[in-house]
Amino acid sequence: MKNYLSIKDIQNVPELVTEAIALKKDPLQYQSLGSEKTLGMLFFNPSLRTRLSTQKAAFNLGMHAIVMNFGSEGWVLEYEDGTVMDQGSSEHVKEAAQVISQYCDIIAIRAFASLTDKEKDNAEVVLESFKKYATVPVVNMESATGHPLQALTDAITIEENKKIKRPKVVLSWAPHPKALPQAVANSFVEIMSQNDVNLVITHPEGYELDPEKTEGVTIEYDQEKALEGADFVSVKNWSSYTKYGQILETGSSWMMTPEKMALTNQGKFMHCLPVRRNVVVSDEVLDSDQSLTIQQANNRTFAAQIVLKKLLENS
Ligand code: SN0
Repeated sequence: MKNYLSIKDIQNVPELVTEAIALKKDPLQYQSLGSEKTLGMLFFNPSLRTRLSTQKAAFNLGMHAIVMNFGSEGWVLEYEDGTVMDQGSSEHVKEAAQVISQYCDIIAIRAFASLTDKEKDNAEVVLESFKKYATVPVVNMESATGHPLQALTDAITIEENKKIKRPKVVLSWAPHPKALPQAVANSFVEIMSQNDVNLVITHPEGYELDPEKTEGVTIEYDQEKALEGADFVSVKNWSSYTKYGQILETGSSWMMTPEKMALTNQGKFMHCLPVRRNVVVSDEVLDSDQSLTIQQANNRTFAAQIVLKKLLENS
């Protein structure tokens, strides 16, 4: 592994999941691997789990982590080539990425979708620019179109909890008061497509994800039908991809409830967090034994740790 920008950077998903689960049993066994190495973490957006679990993963590997809230504390960066920089941006990513590469052995970046410029978001301008100019590996901590550390976490959590070889996994859209990115859903679909699961996506019409990412995946517009016999239900809101960044559906009819969970095969509830209680999912479901959300959050550490380990071993 040279970088971890998307699910495409994983050579073999089931193998990586198995390695992460082994790491979880003895997390401090590779302390010398990261000794005297530095992880630089750049945040253009807020974070709780990603920030703390990735730091924890670095510490478990013997690394130091330095964190910068770029969105609020950094210079506004310029990404275009040849710009006359007499407007808002103070520093070009060309310098920034090269400079940070001198301080850090791996650079991890969080830069959400703008949800206003589909073309720019799809081009992954921030992540790709850092990759272009950095001289060290780059890790995606949620970019415009993907959240591959969360997806790896979810694959680990499903592996730990599955009772049959090929479980039914449903990705179910949920309501939300804010327009959210498609990143979490995209990477979830991408990783599950490379896993031995029966994946079904359910959402209202108009919420189709990027067709390139859902090719060959079953889409069922009837949520209750989709939930029948599900072993895992991963719930997530995203804004429309076709009517880019728009909220098309309001009301609570797509919220996850105990009545809907009763249609599943004693299915487990999953959500990446943060979650809006009684909007995305009712208290009863989130507080039930069926919920895996806290275990998922724990697995963030081991997803990050296996990725950092691969990158350290390769450099
Ligand atoms: C982000 C998202 O991509 O959906 C991060 C998820 C890991 N979620 C949010 O921005 C939720 C914000 C809110 O106000 O509920």
